Amino acid sequence: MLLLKNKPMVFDLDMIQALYSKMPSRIAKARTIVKRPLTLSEKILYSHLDTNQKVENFGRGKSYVDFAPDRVAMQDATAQMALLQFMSAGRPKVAVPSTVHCDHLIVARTGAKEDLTIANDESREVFDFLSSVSNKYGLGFWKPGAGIIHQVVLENYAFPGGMMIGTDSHTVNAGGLGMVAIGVGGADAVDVMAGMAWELKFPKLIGIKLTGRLNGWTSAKDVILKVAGILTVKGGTGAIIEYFGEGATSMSCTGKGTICNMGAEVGATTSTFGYDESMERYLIATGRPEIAKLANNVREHLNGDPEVYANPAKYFDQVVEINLSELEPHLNGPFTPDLATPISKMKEEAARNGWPTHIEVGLIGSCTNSSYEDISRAASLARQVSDKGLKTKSEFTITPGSEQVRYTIERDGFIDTFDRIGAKVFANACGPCIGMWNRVGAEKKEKNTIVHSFNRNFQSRNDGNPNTYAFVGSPELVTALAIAGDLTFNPITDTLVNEAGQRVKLDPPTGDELPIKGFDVKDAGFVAPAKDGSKVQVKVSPTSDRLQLLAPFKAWEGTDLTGLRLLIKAKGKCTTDHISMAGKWLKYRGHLDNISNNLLIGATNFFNEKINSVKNTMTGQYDEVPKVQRNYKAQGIGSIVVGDENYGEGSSREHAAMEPRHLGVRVILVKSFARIHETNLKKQGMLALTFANKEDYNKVQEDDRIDVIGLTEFSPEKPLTLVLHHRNGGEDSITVNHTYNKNQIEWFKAGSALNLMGILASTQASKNEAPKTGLIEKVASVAKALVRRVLPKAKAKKTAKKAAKKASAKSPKKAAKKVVAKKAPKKAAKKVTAKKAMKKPAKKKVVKKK
Ligand code: MIC
Ligand code: SF4
Repeated sequence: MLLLKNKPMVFDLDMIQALYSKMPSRIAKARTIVKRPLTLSEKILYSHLDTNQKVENFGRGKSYVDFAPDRVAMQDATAQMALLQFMSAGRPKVAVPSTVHCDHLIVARTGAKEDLTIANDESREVFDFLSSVSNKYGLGFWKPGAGIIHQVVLENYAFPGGMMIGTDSHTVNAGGLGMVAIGVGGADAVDVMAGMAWELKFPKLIGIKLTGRLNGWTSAKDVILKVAGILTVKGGTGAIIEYFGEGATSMSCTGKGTICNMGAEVGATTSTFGYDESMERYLIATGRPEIAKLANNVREHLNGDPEVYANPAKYFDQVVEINLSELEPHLNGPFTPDLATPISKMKEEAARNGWPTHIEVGLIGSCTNSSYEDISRAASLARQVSDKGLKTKSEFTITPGSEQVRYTIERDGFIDTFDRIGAKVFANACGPCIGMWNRVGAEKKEKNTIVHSFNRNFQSRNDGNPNTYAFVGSPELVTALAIAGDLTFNPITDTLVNEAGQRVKLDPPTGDELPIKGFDVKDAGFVAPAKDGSKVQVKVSPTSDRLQLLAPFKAWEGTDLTGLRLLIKAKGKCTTDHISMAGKWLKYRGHLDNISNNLLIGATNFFNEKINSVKNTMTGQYDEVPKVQRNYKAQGIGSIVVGDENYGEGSSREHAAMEPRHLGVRVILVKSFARIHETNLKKQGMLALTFANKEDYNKVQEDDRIDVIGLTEFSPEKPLTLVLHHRNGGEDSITVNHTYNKNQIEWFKAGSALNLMGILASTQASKNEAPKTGLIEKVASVAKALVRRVLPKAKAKKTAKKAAKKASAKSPKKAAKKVVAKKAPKKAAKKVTAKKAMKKPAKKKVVKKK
């Protein structure tokens, strides 16, 4: 096999070697403690425990465990907030290898070249910010046009047995190369980049056994489309899905990536596969034979124990079996990725549901499906258009996942093939997948159908039109459907009429797993950070409408919450796209106040069934959600958001948690949460609560005044009480649950996890400081900052003054300490908890090559 030319470098070799050398003993130790054979997921998790984490037989779905991930990846839309938070953490450099990828901010308009030029111009300020922060703090930077984060990670950073986190829900894509890769909010990334342990509830394990072999029209995408149909959008919540069996080893590494990628759509914490020859081939083809060699030496540790796969029901919490030989191509949608329809049933389903059957546009590519294999198989169909005298009936677009793939497919003639069917090739970026698509006519909001090979199809996601019916399928099926222009076309059985009036049948797709001539690329788009970034300046203009430095959120006032207003009772699906829309709003991802103007504008109000129309209970008038909330905020009135099942499904964007927090919402009370969103809420100091009895959702009325009782004794596993004071004088008292552990309760008390980190860092700093000149002032200012973070304003001033006074009389060190210990509400910075919350930096946190 030919090696990749012009690769930036092989990253992380030393780190991988170090991990592999420790894996056997760590796994052996874990095996003796849990006293049974181990799954692959457990091997990876137990190999990545934080140094201060005691090895135990952790309760799946129960124990909170501290991990030390190997690396962090962030994309431009989430990295802005993550890095703004990191900057306030006061660390000189990231503690683990980390990267930033510019992929979400490029609007697909006419084609790659022009679109990229426009994006570089429109988002220059943000790209400059991200590149200078990367340069300063030691992060690798991937320029706009380099590719979509997950494809770039798979090509460069993913490795079997590794553990990473990324500020994007589809970070899970790296499971295709045998990683445990997990999507998180920016605040979690800050923890890891700051050298702290990363906490996760030890996941449950779902085993999926793949038998048989993919063939004909069926592809890896159909496996996950089928799985989504089985598990539904919340069936994977809190679980790792581990795939195994002959069907797994017989498919390509990038196919595995597709399956893992869309595991986010069933809410899974992540998905993974055991190391096999397909991964070895991929590592070699992407220029990393050294890593393949290292992995070969520890192969047995990069797979589950044989006993596990021989008797999966004994070791997994749930087992699903899928026979690939019998699997049919699927189309999932519209409006939800788990509505799975086998292609043979589409005719009747479309008719039954009134789905528009003419396909306006077929779109292939994205982080989910833009491997060389995907593109070559889709191209084999595009080639048949001229071979069989056909004419493509729908528009057709391609968004390659990386410059490496794009360059190689261009060299191998696929782009020319697509050109001949009138395709548009957009930039190597997210584009239409996340609403960065300037689709002509979308503003007319006409009912229409599109098919794409992306992963999500929530309402309005792709083009902002709520009446666009988006269906998800494999790139090859999308291509065939775009040629036919018909959603009900089944290429396995149906024929098409060509330009000469003859009936022709499409041959099943064929393609190459990897390029026969090897991958190539001229400029992969990587920029390494400065060796010493201390002098690099990061500028954020105070007048910018794209970037805004963060001010700490207020600490908890130390009392129960009373008299809260209901902002909205959201009805039905409320994903992060409904809470904080993407598309045109992506441009404000670095400016909390501006992006807060999209708060919940996509959610349906239970009481009037309208979108972005809620009652301002102060005035009795209906208005847009952000406006009503700003009005409550201006009057110092807190509010509450009520939601349905799987609230916050989808993206990792912590904006969906920070916006309500910024605008003064105090509580999010729902039937159930999606994992990342629940953690994001906790991290930002919000109360994330669930109905103990889901029926109580019906008790919440539009004009209620709501109290939250029990906060002064807020503790793990102890439910809280909500009192609903109805307008008619009636009252309902309901029990609400939460999943906060001790540490997370301290985040709530301090106002946010970041506030707590700041408090602890300042405490540490003031402890280490030797008294020098000017220290009295210094301590006074530290004290002021601390109390501002943990106490309400008025109290803060008084306390800071007192501290300053005392500081002049006593030792400054003591004064600062006292303020924290004594005045923080309800022992917010209590030493014991503080120590736990801070955790010790993970031991091997040395920045390796980026
Ligand atoms: C998505 O696919 O929804 C996104 C856009 O990539 C998000 C991240 C974001 O909102 O910036 C995700 O999946 O986490
Ligand atoms: Fe980008 Fe879409 Fe992938 Fe999200 S799912 S990273 S928006 S391509």
